[in-house]
Amino acid sequence: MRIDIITVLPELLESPFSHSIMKRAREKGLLEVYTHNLRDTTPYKQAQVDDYQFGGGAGMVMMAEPLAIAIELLQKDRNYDEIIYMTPDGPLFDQKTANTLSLKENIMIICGHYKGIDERIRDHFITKEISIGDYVLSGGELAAAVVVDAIGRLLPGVLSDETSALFDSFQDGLLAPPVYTRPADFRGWPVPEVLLCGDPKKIDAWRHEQSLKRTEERRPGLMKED
Ligand code: 6GU
Repeated sequence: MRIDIITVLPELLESPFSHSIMKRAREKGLLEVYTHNLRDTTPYKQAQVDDYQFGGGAGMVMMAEPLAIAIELLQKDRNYDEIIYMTPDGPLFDQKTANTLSLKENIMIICGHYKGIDERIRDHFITKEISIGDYVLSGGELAAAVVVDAIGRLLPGVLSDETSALFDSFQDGLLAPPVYTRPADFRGWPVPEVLLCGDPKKIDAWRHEQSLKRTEERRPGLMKED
């Protein structure tokens, strides 16, 4: 899978994909991530990409022309399954969206800044909008990093134990059960006995029960949300 990200801050997107699982995904050739600095292709002098909004009001708006040029430049080389705009007023990102996007071949992501982007780009180029939560970030880059990470780890072959993503929290509409590692007794706090019994059926049943309990206690709406 290939992901192209258009941004005014490519530096912000270097580290998130250069470590751990994302690093391995890229090294294995399963995930390609490219950032494109909007200022490199803007036709305006002094690398301008934003301007005052029509009608007045505080805050700059990212201009249509630089974005259209950057998008069309990328479209010359390949077809994109989705052109995503990261915006706090978009639909909320969830595991289901991550699953769907992980099946795509080419994705483009546009990171907004300031007051956002000229609405005509949303109307005529953007195919999907995503917010990562009900709070405002200073730009779309960190949100894009979240989305790329969530998608990247789902690609077949990325996780060493291929089944492990299937048992993540949310993947079956439930939160994950508690986990423990050595020592079996830490400061007099023992690991639940069932985990040491060696009976996989009993352990699975306990984990499922814990998942249900956790979901009911912490996220009662999760099982009904779709
Ligand atoms: Cl996608 N962008 C910005 N700027 N803020 C956000 C967001 C996105 N999602 C939540 N807050």
